[in-house]
Amino acid sequence: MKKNIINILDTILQDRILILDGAMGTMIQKYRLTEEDYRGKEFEDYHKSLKGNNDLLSLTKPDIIKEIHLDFLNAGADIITTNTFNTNGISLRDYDMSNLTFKISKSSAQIAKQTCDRYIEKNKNHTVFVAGSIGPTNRTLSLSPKVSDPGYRDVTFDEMMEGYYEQVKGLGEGGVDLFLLETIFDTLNAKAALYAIDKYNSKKNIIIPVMASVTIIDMSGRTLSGQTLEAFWTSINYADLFSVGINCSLGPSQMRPYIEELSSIAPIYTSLYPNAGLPNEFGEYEESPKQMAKTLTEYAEEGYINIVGGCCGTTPQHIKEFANAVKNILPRKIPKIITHSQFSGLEPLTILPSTNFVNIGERCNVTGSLRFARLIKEKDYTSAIETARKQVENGAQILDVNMDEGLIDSVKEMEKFLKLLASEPEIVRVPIMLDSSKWEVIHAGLKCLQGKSIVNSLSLKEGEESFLQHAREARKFGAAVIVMAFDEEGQAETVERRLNICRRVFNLLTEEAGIHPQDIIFDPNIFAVGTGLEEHNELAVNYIKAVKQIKTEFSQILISGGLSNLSFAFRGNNAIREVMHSAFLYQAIKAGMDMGIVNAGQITVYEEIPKNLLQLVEDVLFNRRPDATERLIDHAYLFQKQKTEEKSNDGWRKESVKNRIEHALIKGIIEHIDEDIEEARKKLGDSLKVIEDYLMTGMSKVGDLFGSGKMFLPQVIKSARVMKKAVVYLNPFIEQEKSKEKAASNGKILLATVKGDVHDIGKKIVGVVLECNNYEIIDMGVMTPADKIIKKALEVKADIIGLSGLITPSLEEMTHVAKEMQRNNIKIPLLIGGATTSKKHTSLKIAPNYNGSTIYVPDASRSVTVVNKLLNKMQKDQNIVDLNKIHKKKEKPLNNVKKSSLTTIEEARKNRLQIDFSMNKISVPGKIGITI
Ligand code: THG
Repeated sequence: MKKNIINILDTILQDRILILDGAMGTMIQKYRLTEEDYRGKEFEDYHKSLKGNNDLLSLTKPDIIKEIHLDFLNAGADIITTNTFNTNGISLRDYDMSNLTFKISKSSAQIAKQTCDRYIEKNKNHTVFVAGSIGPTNRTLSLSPKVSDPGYRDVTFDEMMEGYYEQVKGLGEGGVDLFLLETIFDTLNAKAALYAIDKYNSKKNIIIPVMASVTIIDMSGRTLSGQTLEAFWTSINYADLFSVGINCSLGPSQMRPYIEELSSIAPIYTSLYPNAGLPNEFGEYEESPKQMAKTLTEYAEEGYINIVGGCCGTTPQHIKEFANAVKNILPRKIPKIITHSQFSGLEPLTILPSTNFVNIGERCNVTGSLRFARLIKEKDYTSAIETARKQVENGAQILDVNMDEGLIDSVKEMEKFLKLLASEPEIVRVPIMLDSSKWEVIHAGLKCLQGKSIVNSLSLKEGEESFLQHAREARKFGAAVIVMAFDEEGQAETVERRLNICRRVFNLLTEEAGIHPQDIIFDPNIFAVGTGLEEHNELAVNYIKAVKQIKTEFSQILISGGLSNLSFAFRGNNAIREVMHSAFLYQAIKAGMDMGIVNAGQITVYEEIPKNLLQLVEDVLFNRRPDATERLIDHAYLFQKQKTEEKSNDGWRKESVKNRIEHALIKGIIEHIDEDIEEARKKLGDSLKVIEDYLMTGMSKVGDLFGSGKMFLPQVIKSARVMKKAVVYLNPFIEQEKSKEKAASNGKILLATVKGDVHDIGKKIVGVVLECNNYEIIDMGVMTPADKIIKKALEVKADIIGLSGLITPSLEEMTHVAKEMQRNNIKIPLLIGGATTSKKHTSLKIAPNYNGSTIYVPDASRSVTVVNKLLNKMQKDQNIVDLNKIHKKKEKPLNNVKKSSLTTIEEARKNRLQIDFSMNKISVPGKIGITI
């Protein structure tokens, strides 16, 4: 029935921006109510002070609430919000009034509804709506209120969900048109509310649309619970929201970058209702209606918003101004967004077609690691957390957590560990994978995670019913699911059975459980090979074949696997295990494997496997000869011995210094780097040359191996560490050599790794190289938002801005920075560099957005020439023209931006479609005119 509301709203939203009301709290303050006013007759003798319990006024002073609602309607609001911001079972505990949640919610909804009815009697042409306000409560599920006890929470997910349910039910029974889940500061709280709403809707078999609105804490651009805006969106995207937006905490002008971002990533309506500026020293909001309306008009014109209103400090005058200001501005067009698989911790992880293999850290697993099991049993959580941290530092992009062990209370330990992890921002920036064969453990885990996590795993082992039940429950938390290729008959070993199970699972999940294809991860079973049992010989080959076929048949799903299972037969011989893993991955990734549970940082670089060993291993993996296992076993012992000897007598240490440095970079060996660099420095007599000639060539080999899928992120991180150490060692020498020349600064260069990207080793090198050439470097570090870059550039009067990034999404962010530079009227040159950047992308996607020079710099050694050319005072202008010419002329447009030669208008008209209306009888439509 409520489906109607969505249609009506959709129709209005096609034409104009909808207006939400302003603040309830600050309006109530103006009435200067006394304790007696709050109590009314009903609570005359209440045992607690009630002054400040604004929501209670819906029972004790309903006329005031009606008056405020009516003021906002008369000012032009299309949607008014109920006086129920704190009416939930949790917040009302402060007044011992949790039992009144339903009553207050229902009355408040009725009051708002009645006011609308009264208003409509006089304003027949204005359709108005009531949104049930659902605040964030006064507790947080993701953070501990006790500094000394990070694992502590003063409320559980279930309590919060139940507390919200009473509110949702009251609002629903009172007749609200929408729910407004507002001022979200902890995404897990919001999930509890969304769960309650889902429960209510399902019970009533209706759909009451939900507007969600997040609040950004200060200028960090994050929620109170630490999520970035995109991570927040990724986490609640599952809930089929009507709109998403931002409110509270900031004034309109501070909200620009956030609403702009949200508007570009969310393919649903967006809303914005800021405070009336930042509060002054008396806690008052003083941005005037006109001032605010001006900023909001700007955002409306930019096409960021569909719904607009005010938060703290905004009055009916504000709303009137807003309504007037935006009435003729076209609403934002909802962008079409290609859906990719996305997960999140505090930060988002998007899997694009171009994304390399994704590493899931396997070490926090009590069955997969004796050490971790011991730590949990001994309750040494500090070390257990360190295990998690180490993996993320080593390049794990998702963290698998498994507490399945007979002697461990798995549910309790899962909850404990996840709650402890929640206060480690460096760890939980990555998404969590809940690994258990017991549903109650996974379910308990889901109630602890604010991000979009992954359920590992579901299967058809126990039939369709429980499978579907678990899948539906996972969806209520917005989690993705791994499904193992098991069914009622057991594990699938042939390609055919693997494929059949995937087909069955795909249909069930998408058709019956409402799970989107991009949230499905198939695990077609990685089993141990080389076990000596003949029936195991084909298992690895079959996995790879199955991966290939599954990928051909289903386009949006992902494929994963537990890599270390593969080599169980070689337990104790890590050298062989690592080679097996690397050789297998190389083929599996080519076949389409997207992610894997691995010991991040312990996978041999494929290219570095000795050829004879590779052959022995591949013979086993791909079942190429009957005696393959025997041959590998024969060799395994020898290889392990060789490997230990190699480690102790360091054969590679006898090579030339250049080769040693390169070897250290590729293998990520940090031990000898200082001595090698010192030797190189003495040999070349110039520290900068060590960087340019030795380190840079080594790093570019690493880059090539990464690009061709022969090296993975964890290995690249190791290389970067070696590089970093080398540069740190060289720095003081470079400083010395530089100060000898003592020239004045040639110019100021601002460097930044763009937002969303944490890689900075290349950029650091550029900084060092330029500094050596007497440029002053202002390095803004990593994850730098566009507005900060621009502010800084203006502040220090930078001569050049250099942007860096390693991952694909950074390309888009660079384009964004260019646009913002243009908007802010900046004219200085913009340099683009980093692994995924290219001349083509710079010319075609970045440069057109910026009138100043935009120049691609392929590597650090080139940066000096480019910068010299740009800043050489004498020839500067000519040089800029030259550089720009290179960019504008040499690049052919990308294939998809076809340039067509246009026909003249006369020719086109001659060629027009000729229609002969006499050929067919044209029927008259049943009704002519506009139908709404
Ligand atoms: N698919 C999915 N999930 C999974 C697996 C899978 N989760 C568990 C497992 N398989 C993946 N995780 C591991 C973790 C460790 C090891 C293997 C797989 C492992 N451990 C060593 C051993 O047992 O010899 C280390 C022992 C130690 O350090 O004590 O091999 O397939 N979806």
